[in-house]
Amino acid sequence: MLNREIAEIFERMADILEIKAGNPFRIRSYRKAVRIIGDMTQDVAELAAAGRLTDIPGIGEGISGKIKEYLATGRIEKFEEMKKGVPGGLIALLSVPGLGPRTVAMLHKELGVESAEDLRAAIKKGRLSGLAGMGEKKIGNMLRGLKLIREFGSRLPLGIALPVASEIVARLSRTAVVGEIEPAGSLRRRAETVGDIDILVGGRDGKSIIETFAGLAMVREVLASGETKGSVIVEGGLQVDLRVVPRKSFGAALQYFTGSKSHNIHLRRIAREKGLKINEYGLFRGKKMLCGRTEKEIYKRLGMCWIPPELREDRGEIEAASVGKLPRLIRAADIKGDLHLHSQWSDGAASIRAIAARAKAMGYGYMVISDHSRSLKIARGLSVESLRKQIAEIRELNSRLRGMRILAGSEVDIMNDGSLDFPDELLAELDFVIASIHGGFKQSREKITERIVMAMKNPYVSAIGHPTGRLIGEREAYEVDIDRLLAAAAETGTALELNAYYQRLDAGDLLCRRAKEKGVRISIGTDAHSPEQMWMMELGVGTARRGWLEKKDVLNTMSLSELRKHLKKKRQK
Ligand code: DGT
Ligand code: CA
Ligand code: CA
Ligand code: ZN
Repeated sequence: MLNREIAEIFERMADILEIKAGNPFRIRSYRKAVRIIGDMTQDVAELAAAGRLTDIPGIGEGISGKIKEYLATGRIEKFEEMKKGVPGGLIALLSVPGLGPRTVAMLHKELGVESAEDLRAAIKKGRLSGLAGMGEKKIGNMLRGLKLIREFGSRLPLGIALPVASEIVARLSRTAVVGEIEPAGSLRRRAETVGDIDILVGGRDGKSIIETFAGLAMVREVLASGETKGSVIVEGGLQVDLRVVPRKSFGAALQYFTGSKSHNIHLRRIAREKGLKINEYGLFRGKKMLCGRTEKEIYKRLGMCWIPPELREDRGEIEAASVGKLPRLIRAADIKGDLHLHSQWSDGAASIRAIAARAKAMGYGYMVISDHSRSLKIARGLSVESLRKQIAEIRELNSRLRGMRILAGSEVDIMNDGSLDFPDELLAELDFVIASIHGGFKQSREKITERIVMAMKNPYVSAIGHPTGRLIGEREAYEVDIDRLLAAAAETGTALELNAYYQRLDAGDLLCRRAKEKGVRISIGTDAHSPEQMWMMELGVGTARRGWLEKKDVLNTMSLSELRKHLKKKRQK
């Protein structure tokens, strides 16, 4: 869907107008379009094709014309024009978290700041302190924002890149003469962000395969197009590299281009110790090619079993594979249910019935509806009464559904003092309770840790939601004592959530691995706000695999009766 891309452009247009102190009416109309398109669950392209764009309240002729222009040409002339009127660095500054258009305009006017570099230098020299509204706190936030963009740069979340890669692979396998085709690089390793997408093809006619690739409808710009390598920018600004190799080298190339770099360096050292040489064409003794057709034979010749891509970070996987001690990683097919879902009772888009239909189609046996609790007003948190009504509706639905069990749950807020947003009597009526922090992020490390530990001690709390609170590329984790968290989770029998929503992936891979070592169970939930987002379970499973998790480490690989038994144990402790 292009919704996100189009919404982002309107957001930029509003920002630029605001920097230039443009017409407030137009600024508002762009911002409104951003909100509407951002909340939409239908595809704008489909609506446009059906001529129904202006049926949407808040989308007038002007906005609808620009959307159609974008769909037809891949650009909006007005936006290109507007960009010419402001320095490029200023527009880039707008993507620094914690920096709005007004501040950017003010910094530009007062200090001549035109880029992130300028801003960093100005802060260092203390030039901001004299300005109106520039308290120490605000400056601190800016510095953190600058640090975030430096770390992530133009990297994109895996959840944005993965569907793009799958679509390219699907299209190329249909249209070109490809032998085998596989995404490589950080995407294949399921890293939480990717710098670019690397796709590998085994085949003979490189030139025509690459021409087909460069001609795909989603391609915006062709950077290079040759006999063995093509490189393009697709919709949304993502770079995609495609390489074509002879089929006899496909495994070697796949191994090489999957990386990670540190994994490959370690592997090369092992090859050298055995008097062998490894590169993207194969494994060699002198000039003699020993193998290269598959990854498996390469790893085998180097004295180890095949290593799943998610583990290839040189974090001990080579040592483990050499002694046959790799974990048997969890697989997508092991997942029996989604443990975190929002319905239209709070801020979700769909009915419980529609969500259940999707869950069934995904092959699940159960699912947890976990809408927000009463204090989270912006997410339309449920009152005590409406949660009771929802529980009744779920029981009623269950009596009619075949092959799907809906578990009544809640994503209950952990309040600033560590208490929970619902009383215990109500929590006791639920099957599954996720306790989450949604506010008070700035509290001290001790305080936040204490709040979470208190929530874990509640017998009805099944899991701690998105345990570090980070948002990829947007917000850092809050300060929390991970060791204490894990110890308390182990002691109380509380799971840590691996929130699979693409911007969260929290707990991340490293925390999952530490949890496993401490005997703490992980519960994977998508936090989907519409059935279309439930596919993100795949991102959660990828992250779990990067965290060395096995089936037994994850709560929702259990059957319904095992899960119930497990949850009961904590309640009876
Ligand atoms: P990214 O794109 O920044 O998210 O990360 P990767 O891992 O996809 O890196 P990328 O796209 O620069 O290169 C793809 C793979 O190619 C990388 O994972 C390993 C391999 N590779 C690239 N450069 C080198 C190198 O200098 N040495 C070795 N051994 N492998 C390399
Ligand atoms: Ca890459
Ligand atoms: Ca690359
Ligand atoms: Zn939440």
